[in-house]
Amino acid sequence: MSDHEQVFADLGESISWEQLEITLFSRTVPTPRLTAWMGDAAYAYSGVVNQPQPWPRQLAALRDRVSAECGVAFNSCLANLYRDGSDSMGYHSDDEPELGPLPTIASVSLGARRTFALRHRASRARWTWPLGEGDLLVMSGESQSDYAHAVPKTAKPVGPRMNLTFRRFDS
Ligand SMILES: O=C(O)CCC(=O)C(=O)O
Ligand SMILES: [Mn+2]
Repeated sequence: MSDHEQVFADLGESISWEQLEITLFSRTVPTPRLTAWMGDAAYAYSGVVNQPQPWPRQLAALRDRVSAECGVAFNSCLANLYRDGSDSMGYHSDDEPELGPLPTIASVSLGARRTFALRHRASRARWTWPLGEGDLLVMSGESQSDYAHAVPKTAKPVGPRMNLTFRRFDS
């Protein structure tokens, strides 16, 4: 097993995955992926409230490694598990006020590669990357204020993918 496969297996077991419900336009549906939130306080977005969970040992170790790499003391992590191609995340920006105006967010992708799409809000120009297998993507500067990002559904047969976005919340 390669390093990233081992980390995928470890975190798949040690993170307490949940499927939350999201309410949009007065319709309540399960989020199309499993999630977990590690941080100091609850994290709410799109009508979903994520209660914080303790850091599994392997995830705290990865957080410290990514913090050293980026020079940012990350203190929270949103974990997503896309079980297959019908799991997805719609276009959004990580622009909660607690993240500050130009946040640096580090995103580690494990497991199967899935298309990560970045779209410029004003011009609608779009870029894609097939992220998985241990990739690190760092979003900083205007990445959230001027762009939105998504992981679209795919009809192609695809294995599970895990994504860990490390964030710094100032309280
Ligand atoms: O799965 C990904 O690559 C993106 C995850 C994401 O955008 C988020 O957790 O806010
Ligand atoms: Mn995001």
